Amino acid sequence: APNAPNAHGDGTPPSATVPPLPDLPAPHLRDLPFTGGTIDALLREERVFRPLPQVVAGAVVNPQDVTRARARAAADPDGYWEEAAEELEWFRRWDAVHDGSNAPFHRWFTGARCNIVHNALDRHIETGTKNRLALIWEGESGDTRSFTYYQLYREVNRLANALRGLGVGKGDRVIIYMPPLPETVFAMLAAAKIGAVHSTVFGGFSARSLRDRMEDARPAVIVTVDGFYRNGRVIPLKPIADEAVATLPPDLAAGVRHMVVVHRAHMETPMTEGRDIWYHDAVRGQHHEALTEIMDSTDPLFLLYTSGTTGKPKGHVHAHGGYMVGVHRTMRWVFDVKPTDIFWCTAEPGWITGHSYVVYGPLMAGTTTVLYEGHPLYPEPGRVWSMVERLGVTILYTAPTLVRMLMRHGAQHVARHDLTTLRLLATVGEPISPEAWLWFHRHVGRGRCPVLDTWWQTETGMIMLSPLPVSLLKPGSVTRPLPGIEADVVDEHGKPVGPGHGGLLVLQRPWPAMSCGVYNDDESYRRLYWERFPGWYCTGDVARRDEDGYFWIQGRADDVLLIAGHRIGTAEMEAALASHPSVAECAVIGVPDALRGEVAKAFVVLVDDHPPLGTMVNADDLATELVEHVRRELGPVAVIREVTFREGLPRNRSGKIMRRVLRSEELGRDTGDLSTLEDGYV
Ligand code: 6R9
Repeated sequence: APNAPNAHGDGTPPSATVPPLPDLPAPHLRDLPFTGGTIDALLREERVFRPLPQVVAGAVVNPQDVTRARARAAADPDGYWEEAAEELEWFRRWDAVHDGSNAPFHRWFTGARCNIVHNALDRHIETGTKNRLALIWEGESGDTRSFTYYQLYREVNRLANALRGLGVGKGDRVIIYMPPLPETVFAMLAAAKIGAVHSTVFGGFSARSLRDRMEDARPAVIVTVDGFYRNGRVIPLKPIADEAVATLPPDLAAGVRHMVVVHRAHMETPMTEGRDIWYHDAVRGQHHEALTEIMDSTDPLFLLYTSGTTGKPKGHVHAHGGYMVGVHRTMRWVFDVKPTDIFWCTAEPGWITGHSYVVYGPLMAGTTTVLYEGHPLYPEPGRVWSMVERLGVTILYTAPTLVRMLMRHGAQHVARHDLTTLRLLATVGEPISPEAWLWFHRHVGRGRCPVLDTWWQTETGMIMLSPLPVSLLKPGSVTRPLPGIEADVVDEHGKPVGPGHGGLLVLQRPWPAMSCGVYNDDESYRRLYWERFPGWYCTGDVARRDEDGYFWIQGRADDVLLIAGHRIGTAEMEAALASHPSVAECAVIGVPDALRGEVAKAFVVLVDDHPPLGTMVNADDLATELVEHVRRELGPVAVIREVTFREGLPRNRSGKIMRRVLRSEELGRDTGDLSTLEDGYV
């Protein structure tokens, strides 16, 4: 069989084109006890990777720093964050680090004056960072544009002046409805610079999704583009923005005073007289210096609507001061940023990951951030590796979805490229199965690069649970909360479930980059996150800890399966399925069962070199084999009733599998708003 597990046990086909790899640290074998906790813990992942000596030796943040920081943060959390804040520049110092008097609406660095753009741009102009590369952008068709800090500063200032000229001021909302372009970054920074509140709406959203967000945010200005390139096609965007505005109630539509349109795809674009203006006309003649608005630390910086896997989108508000401190600290610590780095976070700027780790984090850290316009597999599956090689990327931060997608096409695409510049790999967004982790570590990191699984949310603003490059790693574990973060796994009564059991993941202490609340909806914020366990933030995820205190995310609490009285997280079932060599991607949902209450149904996408679905003669045999495989991996509780093979899975635009859609389809229910689905899903 082409995919028989090889000597490395990671299920990837041995290939003549893959050069020999350095020895990997020996796995440390140990039995995890089988336990039946609140949520069953079924997955037994025993491999451990110790940090390599050269990684530890080169680390800016070394193991002693981490130990000291943990102790310091536990003894004096405010003091810990105060030190983090002192690494940034402020116009006025804070009176208090943290004010919880109006909890759960926590306020950070009250009394302080600042602007995140001062730290991301202005201050660098006074130092050697001025002439360093800030942004490298690559279009899907291969065109590139690069900006030094000084050039970026000038672009942002010209747009800031243009926006001021269009009447945008402090507190006004600016909707940014854009693909990943340099102008997307300029727009975010220019809005923030003048004290406006930006709200990015992903360029793949429908007129309906955009309209809903506009109805809530009530923007004064929209920044958009004529069209953009994706997967070899030109996708018009301005007409969708027009349609969204046209369907707003008249008073809100009139509130949209201007639409600033970037000229990207050379498309014939209808412009509404008096309202619409080309970006290049708006910035023409604008001065390259602009005053940075002095903001209160607690003034809103942006509104970001959650990816909306369920229900009505909620606009989370993040404020200048706390967000800036949390993102700066995590950027520098998790990614151990050095002056020589080229940092590529593959998320779109429009998602929280893009806000924190494409735009604000890298720029505050003074590093070079990479932005790519198009589809990661265009024009061929080696695109990502070719970019890493050509740009000399040192840190690659991506999503498990993308890792699996690339894995599906095979390691030969990776092997064709020289990836020796890479020194750190990281993922976010979904649980990464041990299989995918090991593939990433072996084929992309060549066993040299730590793979950091980082857990966080739009609501948390910054990375919360994650290893550092010097940490001991276990494939599939997010390891531990970062210094200053307190997390636990509890049962429905808030009682810690202890090692080996699964339960609800809670955060027990506020942190600087936390959401300030849901825009226009205090009640939802309180109810959704803080009501269940007063004083604690309830993440909505389920997890377990092992006896080393390492956390393993088991999936969303809403997706937990209840089979014959056992509660099982989707992540473990999916990880077990994904460890079968024929499986590229998969999703598991619960379906009703008369005998057991619920059983699992699995949706499976096969690896590329598998026979096409229609011609497969032994589909039933393979399904049976997969069911058996999961049972062997996880034990008799993990009953899969049915396996369905398909060409793709429903994902939202940030790459998360939408199990809600699969469940609704299965039960013949209305699937709800599908406009947030990634293309190609039928
Ligand atoms: C940053 C981001 C948040 C949800 C979160 C969880 C899932 C994120 C994860 C992870 C397992 C990780 N998630 N990181 N699950 N392991 N390392 O993705 O924000 O779009 O708001 O999603 O994503 O379920 O609750 P957001």
